Amino acid sequence: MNKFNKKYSENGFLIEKNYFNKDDVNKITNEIQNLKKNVDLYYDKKGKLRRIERLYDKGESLNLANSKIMDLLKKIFETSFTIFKDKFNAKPPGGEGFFAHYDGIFKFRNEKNELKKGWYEYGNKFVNVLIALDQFDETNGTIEIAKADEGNFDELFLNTKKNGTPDILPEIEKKLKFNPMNLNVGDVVIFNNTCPHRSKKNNSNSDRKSLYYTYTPLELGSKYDEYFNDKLKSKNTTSKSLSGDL
Ligand SMILES: O=C(O)CCC(=O)C(=O)O
Repeated sequence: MNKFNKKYSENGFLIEKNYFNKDDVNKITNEIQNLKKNVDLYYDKKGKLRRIERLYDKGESLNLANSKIMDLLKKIFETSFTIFKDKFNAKPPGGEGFFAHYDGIFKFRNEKNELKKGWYEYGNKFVNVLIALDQFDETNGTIEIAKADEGNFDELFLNTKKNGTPDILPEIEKKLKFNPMNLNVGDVVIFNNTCPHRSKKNNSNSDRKSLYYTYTPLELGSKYDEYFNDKLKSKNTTSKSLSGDL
């Protein structure tokens, strides 16, 4: 087991400092600012851009970032990964945080009205990668991550609010130790989807931008198109954000 893998196995998360340099990040940010076509844009109630999805391959620097992340995952896990879902989170000043949640542990109804097990319809190992495009600290609602929970979908589902979101019950959240991540521009956090995580509102005067990608083992094939097609048809209208803004 390599040193990264050992650390990841202990906690379910690790930080890779300075994986992207400032120049890389500037190019990525510029590409994101010019994205208009073939991506999904989400605005908050005040009309501010909150999130962009389906963007990882919509620019040269974005494509390069995804390749560099896949290289990093291969180094850590000694197996190849492919992208499962992708988003850019803007978190502008005043932007809402997220309740404590897992990723992918929720149920949704598909177009045939069948109840489905969140991301576990597409696999059973999910690695999140957050790329800090701005500094992350306690003033701008940095991400806080707790050690990965053990258990399969059904076991972890019991810890959630069971309301179509992966939000964790307050009595479970109270017992967890969350680690606020202090990140510099270009730092990358790699964490298991079963790590409870949350963030507070952005109380600073500037954006707190990030790329938030999720990867699955390549051996299962790409589930990216299937996931986004199902998401479009899903009858689940609840969102994970504190405000419920979509
Ligand atoms: O950006 C954040 O503060 C957390 C994002 C998050 O947890 C999510 O999108 O699942």
